[in-house]
Amino acid sequence: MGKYKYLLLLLIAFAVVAPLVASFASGNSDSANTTATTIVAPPPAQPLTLVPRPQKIVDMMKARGEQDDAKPTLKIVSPGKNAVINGSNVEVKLDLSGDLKGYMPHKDPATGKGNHIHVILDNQPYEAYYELGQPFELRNVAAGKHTLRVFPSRPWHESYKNTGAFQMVTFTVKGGGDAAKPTTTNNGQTMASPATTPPREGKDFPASNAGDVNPSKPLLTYSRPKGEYKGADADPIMIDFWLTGAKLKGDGGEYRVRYIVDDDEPKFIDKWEPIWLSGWINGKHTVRLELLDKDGRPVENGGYNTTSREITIVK
Ligand SMILES: [Cu+2]
Repeated sequence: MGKYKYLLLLLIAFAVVAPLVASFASGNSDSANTTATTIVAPPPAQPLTLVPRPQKIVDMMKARGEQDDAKPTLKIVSPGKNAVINGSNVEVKLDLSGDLKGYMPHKDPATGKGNHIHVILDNQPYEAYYELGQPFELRNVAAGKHTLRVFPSRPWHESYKNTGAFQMVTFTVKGGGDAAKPTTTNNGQTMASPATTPPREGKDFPASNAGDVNPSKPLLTYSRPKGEYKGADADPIMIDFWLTGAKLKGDGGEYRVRYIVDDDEPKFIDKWEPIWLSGWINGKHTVRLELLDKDGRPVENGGYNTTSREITIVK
């Protein structure tokens, strides 16, 4: 084959192949765009799967001895039932008793973890209370009627579910919630400036008021998940709640708990125990828990039986 003929053949070959290559390349870049769009725009499918209790928690339970068989009971010493409190600071004092088997709330300074009490003002996310020897301060509480719910919890935030563990009171705050006003104790003493760092455990609370809750009616108290989940703690994530005045189907009752993550299909919990879900992707998610009656209808109780929380996953 002559040199020129060979070159000509090469040229022809190029003429045929080049557009194909171009179209292939552009097709590729189209599909690359599509992929990018799926990642950025609406959250991609997040197939969550139910997984067993994580091994690291099973190991922690073993190391705790009998603690997880404890039946801790709480008494709300303060605020008293239907107490009227002057000022926006509310001192919570609890009495812990019952069959404790070594269970005692305390934050380990080294790990920042430990047994603690979940303290819930109205239907806000719970706050952790570790050292019961000192009162827990609900700060900046808005004027009006409020509910307080408490129950003992483990270092991994799973609640104790025995009779007497959960307590609830209703109280009223007068003149509270305005940071410009001096905060006073319940005997009317003006307290130190709220700007100083208080030595007690406590939390500034955003404004909220009690729902019209009837404590003798079925009540679902949302506990977990809440807040931010990082690294190894971000998968799996536990759903946990407290249930009063209602038995779930799988426990011989007729109620169900429905949970909805983001816009996923509703799922059901038919036994009162924590569940662990795996497969979370980074970003913000909403978790909604609802108590349903035997006909699948939400059970109304002051708006507390349907609760949504936003959580953030950072893996
Ligand atoms: Cu907790």
